[in-house]
Amino acid sequence: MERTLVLLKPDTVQRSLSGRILARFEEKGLKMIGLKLRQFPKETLEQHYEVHKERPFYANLVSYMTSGAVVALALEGLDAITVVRGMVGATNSREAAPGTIRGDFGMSFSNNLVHASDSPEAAATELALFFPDAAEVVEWTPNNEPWIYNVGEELNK
Ligand code: FUP
Repeated sequence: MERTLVLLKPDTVQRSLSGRILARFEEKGLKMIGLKLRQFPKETLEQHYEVHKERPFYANLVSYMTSGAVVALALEGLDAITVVRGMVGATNSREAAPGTIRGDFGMSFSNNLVHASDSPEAAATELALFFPDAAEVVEWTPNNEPWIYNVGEELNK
């Protein structure tokens, strides 16, 4: 099983889309293992987007991400990183395919509703940044797991 970090950005919370977007991940069969609502400190978002530090949009990005409440979500599932990225869609919401979260709910490049880790390395770093305390991540087994995955092919390997 793989873990990934999702952020529901301030536009999602302001537009009252948090529940609907969270439901998409739940309905897909991804397991929620961490969930918190916070207005995160500037330092956290600067660190999170450090890779974009030299880019012209960096200051605006950090200011937007710290402008309001953000939901941090840790998800678990087989190939969770790729699956979640696919559900999120292209960075520019206007170009994101219908059926993706950005494609269905957004019209903006910057205010693009969600962040999702793009590699196992990024997922590990981002999960540690947004869920630094081990107790914030819950180990549990959904009782429908043997129906979400095939027991012989995908579970107990
Ligand atoms: P993504 O992986 O799709 O979230 O996108 P990136 O990591 O490339 O970019 C991070 C965030 O910066 C995006 F969600 C939106 C913002 N951004 C801009 O505002 N302008 C740009 O030209 C590129 C990214």
